[in-house]
Amino acid sequence: MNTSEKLFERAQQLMPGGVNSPVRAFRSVGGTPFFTKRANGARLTTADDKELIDFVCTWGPAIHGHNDPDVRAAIAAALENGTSFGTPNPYEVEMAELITELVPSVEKVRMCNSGTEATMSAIRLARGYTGRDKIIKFAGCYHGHVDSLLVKAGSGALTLGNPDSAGIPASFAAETIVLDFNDVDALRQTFAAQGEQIAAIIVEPYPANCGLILPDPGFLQALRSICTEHTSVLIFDEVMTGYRLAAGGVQELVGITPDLTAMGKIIGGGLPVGALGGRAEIMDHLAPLGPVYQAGTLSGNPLAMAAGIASLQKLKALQPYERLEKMGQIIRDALVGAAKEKGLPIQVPQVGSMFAVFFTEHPVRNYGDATSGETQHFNKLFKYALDHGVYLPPSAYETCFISTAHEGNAIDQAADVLAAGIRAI
Ligand code: KE4
Repeated sequence: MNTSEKLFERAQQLMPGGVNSPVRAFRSVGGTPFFTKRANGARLTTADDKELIDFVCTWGPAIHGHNDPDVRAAIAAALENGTSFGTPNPYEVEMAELITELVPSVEKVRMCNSGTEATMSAIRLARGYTGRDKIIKFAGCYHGHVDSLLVKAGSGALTLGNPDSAGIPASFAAETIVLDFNDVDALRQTFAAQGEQIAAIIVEPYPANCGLILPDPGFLQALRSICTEHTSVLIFDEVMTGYRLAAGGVQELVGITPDLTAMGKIIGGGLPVGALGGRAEIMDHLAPLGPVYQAGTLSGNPLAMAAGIASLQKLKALQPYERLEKMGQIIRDALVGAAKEKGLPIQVPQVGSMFAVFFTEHPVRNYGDATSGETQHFNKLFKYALDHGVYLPPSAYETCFISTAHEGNAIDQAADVLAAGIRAI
C-alpha cells in the first residue's frame, strides 16, 4: 500500500467514510482518494509525491492558485497578533468595505464561517423579514447542508445518489418547494397558487453543483420580477460564483440585483469563511439590531479576514477575468474537439474559470438533463486524467475550477491530457 492508501485505511477507522466531506471520498468515481501534503500554484503534491494539476482549487477559494505568496504573507502578519479575539477587529471593517464595494447590491454584510452558514442565515432572515415560511429552490442546486435546503440537492448529495438527505423531518421539507431550473411556467404557477406564503427564492444564478448549467435568457430576470411582484426575497447563492466570474459575481455579469447574496470560498482565501449580505433594510433585521438571531464564535476571524482581504485586493488589482476566460476556452475547445473527432456526444458548458463535462447529446438545462448523461464516461475521463497528472473533481456533478496560476504550461499540459482522455474513452 502507498502512503495515501495507508492514511485512508487509518482515516476510515476514525472518520465516517474516512473523510470530513463526502465528495472527497471518491465514492462515485471509485478508487482510493489521494491525500495531499502540499499545494502550490496550479499543483497539488500527494502524500506519495505525485504532482497533479488541480481543477478543484479546494472547491473554489484558490482563484490565485494554491499557497499564494500574498495571501500567505497576509495570514502570517495577522498571526503575529494572535488567532482570534472574540471582539470586533479592524479586519472585519476592511472586509466589509471591500465586499460592499465589489458587490453593490450588498449594502450591509454579516461574516460567518461557511457557505452553509451563509445560506442558512439567508433563509432564516428572509423568513423573519417576510413572516412567511415557504422557500423555493431548484432541483440540483446545492446550498450547503442546511436542513431545509437538502431537498433535491446537488454536489455531494447528488453524487452519492441521495439528493434528499435522511434526518430531515417531513415538516421541514414541506416548507421547501423544489422547481426545475429554467422552468418559468412552473415558477409562475407556484406563485399564483402560494405567492403570499413564499418567503424567498434561493438560487445559484449559474447552478454549478450538478455540473454547470446556464440560465435561459430571461430566466434570472423572471426570478427578479416575480419576487418583486410578490415581495418575496430573491437570494443569489454566489458562494462559488462570487468574485470568480466577475469581481461582482454573476449579478454583475447579468445586471440583476438580488435582495440578499450568500458568499464564501474566495473571500476567505482558503480559510473557513462565509458571508451574507444585501439590502440594509433586510439585513438590519439581524440581531443585535433586529429579531432574527444569527451568530458565530469565529465569525470575522482575523486570520480568515486577512487572507480574504489579500485575495480580494489581488483580484481588484489584477482583474484576471479575461485571462481566466481564455484558459476556460482552451480546455473547452480541447474537450469538444477530441469528442467531435471521436463522434462522442459531449457538452462542455464553460464560463470564465468554471467548466463542466456532460456526456450527452443535448445542452443541459436542468437537473433531469444533467442526470441523464453518461456518468461512466466521466468516470473514465476522471481516471485517465488522474493517471496522467490532472485532477478533476471526483464527481460528474461538480464543476471544474481554473486559477490564474494555471496560465502557461499547466493549462496547455492539462488540455492535452484531457483531449487524450476523451480519445481513450
Ligand atoms: P460550505 O458550507 O461547503 O462552505 O458551502 C456550501 C455551499 C453553498 N453554496 C454553494 C453554491 C456551494 O457550492 C457550496 C459548497 N460547494 C461544494 C462544492 N460543490 C463544497 C464541497 C464539499 O462539500 O466538500
